[in-house]
Amino acid sequence: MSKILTRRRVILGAAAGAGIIAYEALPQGAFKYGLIKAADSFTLRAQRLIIGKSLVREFSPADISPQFPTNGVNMPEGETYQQLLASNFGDWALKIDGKVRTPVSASLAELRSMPSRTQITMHTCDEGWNAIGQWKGVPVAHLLNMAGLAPDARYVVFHCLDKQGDGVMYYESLDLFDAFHPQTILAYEMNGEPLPVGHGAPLRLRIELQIGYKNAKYIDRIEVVDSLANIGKGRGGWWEDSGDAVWYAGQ
Ligand SMILES: Nc1nc2c(c(=O)[nH]1)N[C@H]1C(S)=C(S)[C@@H](COP(=O)(O)O)O[C@H]1N2
Ligand SMILES: [Mo]
Repeated sequence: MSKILTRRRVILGAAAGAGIIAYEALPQGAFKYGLIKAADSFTLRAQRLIIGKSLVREFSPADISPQFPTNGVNMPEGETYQQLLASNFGDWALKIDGKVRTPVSASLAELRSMPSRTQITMHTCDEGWNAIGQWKGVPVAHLLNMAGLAPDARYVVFHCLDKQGDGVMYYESLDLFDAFHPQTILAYEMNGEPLPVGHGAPLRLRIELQIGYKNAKYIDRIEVVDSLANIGKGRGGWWEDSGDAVWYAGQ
């Protein structure tokens, strides 16, 4: 083996040291679209080159926080949500559409019968608190593979059932790299119980690679798009549109 360490080898070495795992479900082209084209900052590129594919830390049941605050909306306004709640979400279905081969509609019972992942992780809100919780849900990768991505799919938008103070519905988005990460799940259970209303029932995103506001609650629809320009004000999320929140909030 050559003694000359190329830059590439140094990076790969560091990556191996950081415990890189393979994304089993990552489709062809995801790296091209998700990693290179969507990379909009040095931090994003550097982080992904070095630790991008590793898992975030998971904790043990003893570490679960006795109190996990709710933040932002903790009871969506309006009759639509009240009706869903009254039927215990029996009438609700997650929709997946946009740049997919086959649009999907899945009830809560159907989501519960799909492959699941359970993880105990730390949630960090940029308003200055964190808490450890256990989440069980369907990997977003599984759902995207069910629908099948169109060749021009680049971002995954999560549309929510709650209005914010400005009357705009909450939404968030991820690129394919983060959407296909094994710890990116749509959770229907928290700490072994059905997901409480305050924490986003019936379904909420856990994107463990990123901080609080990316973890959208009250998800109703997943829209796969080729560009975020025409969603909301075009910055990829309600917080991003409303203030100075960054789209890539990796931690
Ligand atoms: N739909 C929706 N998702 C949301 C919010 C919200 O107001 N509405 N708040 C965000 C913020 S800032 C944080 S820190 C987390 C809080 O999740 P929790 O209420 O389960 O603690 O949800 C995020 N996802
Ligand atoms: Mo937050």
